[in-house]
Amino acid sequence: MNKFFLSLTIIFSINAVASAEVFIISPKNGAKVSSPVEVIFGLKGMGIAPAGVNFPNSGHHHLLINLNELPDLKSGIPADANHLHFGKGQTQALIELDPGEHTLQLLLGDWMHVPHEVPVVSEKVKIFVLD
Ligand SMILES: [Cu+2]
Repeated sequence: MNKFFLSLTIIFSINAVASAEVFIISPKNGAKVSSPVEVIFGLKGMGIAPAGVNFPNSGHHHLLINLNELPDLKSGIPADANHLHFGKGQTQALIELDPGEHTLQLLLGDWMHVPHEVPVVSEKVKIFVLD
């Protein structure tokens, strides 16, 4: 009986990770917005935990701004103007952006800011910031 429940738990955990999905709820792709831009983060199949807290199947959001390529997915995500960390577990942010075209993308990182073994990364959203 115990073995049966253990198997169920393991299968459930693996499924939760395999189906994890991160996405930008707002702004929508192609949106014309004004700065500061309110960005709302979405996450399915995993939990949010602050940086430094090692909790299974969880992580915190990183907003990638105007990147042509993803950072190295095997090491810590850089922290600079193009890689913003939300280590308190925030699920939205107000971002100052210059007028013009910008891209936004989310990448989940674990408690040590490293992407997960199966990286949880969103589609890229292209927005136009008005004068
Ligand atoms: Cu981080």
